[in-house]
Formats: sequence, C-alpha cells, structure tokens
Amino acid sequence: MYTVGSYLAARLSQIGLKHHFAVAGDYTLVLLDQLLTNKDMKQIYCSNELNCGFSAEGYARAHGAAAAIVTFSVGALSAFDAIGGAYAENLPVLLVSGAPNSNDLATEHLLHHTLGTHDFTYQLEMAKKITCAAVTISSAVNAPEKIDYAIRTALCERKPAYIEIACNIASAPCAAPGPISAVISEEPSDSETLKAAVAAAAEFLRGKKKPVLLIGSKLRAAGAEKEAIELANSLGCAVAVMAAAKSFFPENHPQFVGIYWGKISTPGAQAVVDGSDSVVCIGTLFNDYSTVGWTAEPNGPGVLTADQKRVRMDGHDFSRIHLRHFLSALSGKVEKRDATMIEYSRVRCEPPVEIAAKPGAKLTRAEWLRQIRPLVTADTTVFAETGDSWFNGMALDLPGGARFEIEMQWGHIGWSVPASFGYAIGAPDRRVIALIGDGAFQLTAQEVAQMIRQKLPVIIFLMNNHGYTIEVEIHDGPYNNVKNWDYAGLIKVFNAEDGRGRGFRANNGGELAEAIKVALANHDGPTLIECVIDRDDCTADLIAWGHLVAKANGRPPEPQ
Ligand code: DPX
Ligand code: MG
Repeated sequence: MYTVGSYLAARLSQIGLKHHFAVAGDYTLVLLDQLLTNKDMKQIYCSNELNCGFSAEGYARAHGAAAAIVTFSVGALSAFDAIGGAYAENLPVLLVSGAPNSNDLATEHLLHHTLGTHDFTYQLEMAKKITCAAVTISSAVNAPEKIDYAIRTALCERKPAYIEIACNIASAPCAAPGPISAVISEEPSDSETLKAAVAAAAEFLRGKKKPVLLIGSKLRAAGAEKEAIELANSLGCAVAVMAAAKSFFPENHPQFVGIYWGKISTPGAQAVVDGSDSVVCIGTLFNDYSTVGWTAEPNGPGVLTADQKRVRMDGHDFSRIHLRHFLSALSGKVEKRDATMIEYSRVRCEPPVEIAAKPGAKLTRAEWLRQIRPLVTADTTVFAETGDSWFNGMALDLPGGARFEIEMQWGHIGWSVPASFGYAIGAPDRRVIALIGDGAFQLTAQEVAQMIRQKLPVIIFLMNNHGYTIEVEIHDGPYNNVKNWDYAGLIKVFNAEDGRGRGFRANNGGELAEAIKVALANHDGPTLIECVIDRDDCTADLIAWGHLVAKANGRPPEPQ
C-alpha cells in the first residue's frame, strides 16, 4: 500500500538518494512521517530553510541530486534563495513544500503561514520562475504522474524542481511506483544532428593551427567529464579551466595549463587561450565575474561552443545532442594538435617558492595558504566561499582525485557552511575543507551545529579579516565593516552537552599549525579554525579583479 508521501520517498530512493534534508512545520509533519517509512533513506534536519536548501545543493554536488522538505511560505520562501542557487549552478535539487489542506483551497478561509489573503497559488507561481518544473498536488490521483514529471525534468535539465503537497494528501493512498527507468532514462541525442555536428567540428579544427580546450562549469552538469579528457587526449592540446569549473578537468593531467580568468589567470594560461586560433569552449559560462568585467571573453569565428545540448561554431548551430556524445564522437575524428602545449612550455613560470613565517609572527594570508596546501589530498573536497576565499582557493593545486566546489554564478555568501554540511553527508569518505570569510560565515553559522550533530569532521578555515574585503576592493564604505564574533567560542555554544566540535583561534603560524594538527585528528565533529589576519591582507588577484569588475559595474547609462 502506497501513499503520496511513501510514493515520493520510493522515487527519491530509486534515483539514488540515501538522505533528504528537512525542517519541520505543521504543513509537512505527515509528509515527513511518510518519508520516514522508507528505510533506505535518512532524514537530516537543518536549522533553517535557507540552510536546508543549501545543504541539499551541497548534497547534489556530491551525489548528483538531492531533496529538501520544508513547510509552506515561511519555510519555502527562505528555501527559494538556495533553489535559485541550484538553478544557477545546474544542480537538480527537489524542493518539496507542504501546503494547506486541499479542502481549504476553494474556500474563503484565511490560513496561517500565508499572506492572509485567499490566494494560495503565489508560492507555486514564484517557484515556476526558479525551477524547471513546478507541480502542486492536491489529490492523490494524479500524484504519481506529477511527482515523476518533476523528478524526471530536474534530472534531465540538471535544474531544481518544485513539488507542493497539500498536508492532508501526503498520507492519502496512491498507486505504486512503476519502473524507475520511466523517470531516469534520458532522451537520446539525435543521431543525424550528432553526425553533422561532429563533422562540422572536425572540419573547424582541421583548418586551425593552435586549438585549445576551455572547460566550463556546465561540463559536470552534462556528465561529460570523462569525455572531455578523451577529447583532450586525442587532440594533445592545452586545456585551460574556468574558475567555476576548477577540478572538473584533472589538474594533474599533463595538458592542464591552469585557470583561465582573464588578467588573473594562472601565469601562462591566458597567453595560451588568448593566442589560440580555435578555442573549444566546453560547458563554459561567461558572465561579468568570469570575464573579469567583460575583459576576457573568447568570441569570434575562432570559437566553438559545446554546451550541454547544443554545439555552435561559425555558420553552424546544432541542438538536441548530448555533450558527452559529441565529445566522445569528436575524439575519434581529430588528429593530435599540440602547438599550444609547445607554446605553454615556453611561457609557463615556476610557482614562487613559499617561505615559512616565524611561528610567532602575526598570521598572514600567505602563511595560512602555505600551511593548508598539504591538506589537499586525493580524497579532499575544498569548498571556496564567495569572497577572497575564491582567489585563495584558485591558488591551491589539486592532486588527482581532489575536488573543488564553488558557487560562482549565484554567489550567495554563507553558501559554503550548509553546502559543505550537505556534501559531507553525501560523501562521508571525503575530507571536506571549507574556506570561508567572516562576513559570509555570519549568514549561515547555525549549520555548524548540524555538522556537530551528525559528527562530520569538516574543517572550516574562517578568515577573519574583519570585513567584507571583496566589497572593499570593489567599492568601500562603512557598510563593509563586520561586527566581530568570538568565532572559535561559538563551537562551545553549539557543542552544548554532547558535541565534539573543536574551535581554535590562530593569531600566528604556530597556533595555526597546532590547530591543523588537532583538526586532522578530530574525527567526531567539525573543527573551526579562525585565522585572524589584517583587514587589507588579501590576494593581489582580488584587487586586480575587483577593479575591473567595479569598472564594469560603474559604466554610466548609455544615451537613449
Ligand atoms: C558580499 C561579500 O568576510 O569575505 O574575503 O572578507 O570578502 P571577504 P567575507 O565573507 O565577506 C563577503 C563579502 C557582502 N557580497 O565581501 S562577497 C554581497 C552579498 C552576497 N550574498 C548575499 N548578500 C550579499 N554575495 C547573500
Ligand atoms: Mg571578511
């Protein structure tokens, strides 16, 4: 016997979810009970719905998809911010919201957790803008079809979907789920179009001397990481990676030349990309930040763009083909072209030697970076929060297997606390390290308590530079000052009587080294290391990038 809630649970479990994230509320309690009847999935609780959404977003990064269950309006509207993030970052997160009793929908009743009007549709209407599928279930009869449609569309589009379930329908009897293949099987590439696209791309490359591959963040969403390596191996050319796609192409691959990010690229990478006569952009996303205020955007007839389901180049535009099919087929049709590797070997520079600071000297960003480099091993995932952590993160070399997570399109400060929590739930065998600024941490700090509750050994480096430094570089003012907290002391508060989190404040390199030792030995909870640095101690990359972005932001209105 299935109910609407247990049907949903079965589908979530069938698509591979071992957990779902939740914050309780009276419109969802019965649904949560129904989800609990599925013994293949655990319910993980969050401190608030924004964090719940971001926890699911992080879980989807580790696990391919995720679900967050929240209550009507007071919960869902908070979660919407994170769902917008999942949309921007191409992650299939299912937001499930409890909703008013189906008998109330057509009445003149006023209900709690609503706007105090008779309109109960506004939440669904809002959800439509930030998801690829939004359904409302107010009768059990059509629930299977609507649930399957929402999940299938999310998985296929790699975008979030929204399912609203009236609170009295969650436990209503419902049909049993059919084979899961109806939900997870994807539309194949159109074979004729695929052939034509591959032929056109092979021709495009044949006429060029210096091809280069540029990897973007949509590569993972397309599930085409392996196929990008295949094409790189066949071409033998240089491969640069955009910042938002760091780790999507292995940094220990012999053709990896670094991060392409305009003026602040890895030394040598910009020269190779900008000097190429054929940039093959794979899953790339060019916005004002990634182009450094529109100063670095490959375009023109020398650019081929291969996206999740579309391939474009001078005079051609093909759709309905999967990126991985295209890359794999193209690999078999190209010859070795290593001119850009030869060029790179000429322009590359050795990284500067980092000298250890005296253990008692005031902590600097450079000393901190030097000390955390060895922590990044094959089984590590680094989370880099919006702020100078982005630029510090880029400076970390990733050994084979290491992963890197960044939320560059949405850029919500505070994302990394719940997202690293959700990721650690989804990937318990990985060492999760989060790099977070003081300002960002203050938005979502509560989720450290959930890391403690779940005994997750996440290591948080909290860079306390007493302000919104990235904003300082873009445009300074009193609004960029942050009220100081006793960050390390927070852990004691969150631990209460049973937690095993650890909190440290490092004012110098010696204290940092000691704290790192304890963090590595603490397997029963998170370790937060507050690194106290000067307000102006930021990366040169942040300054260079900030000035160009500020210039783009500050363009005067064009005359009408
Ligand atoms: C804001 C940003 O302390 O990092 O390294 O000091 O910059 P740095 P902090 O965490 O400060 C972050 C701050 C205020 N961005 O510099 S990047 C605007 C912003 C945002 N997201 C949300 N609100 C405001 N990105 C939710
Ligand atoms: Mg700061």
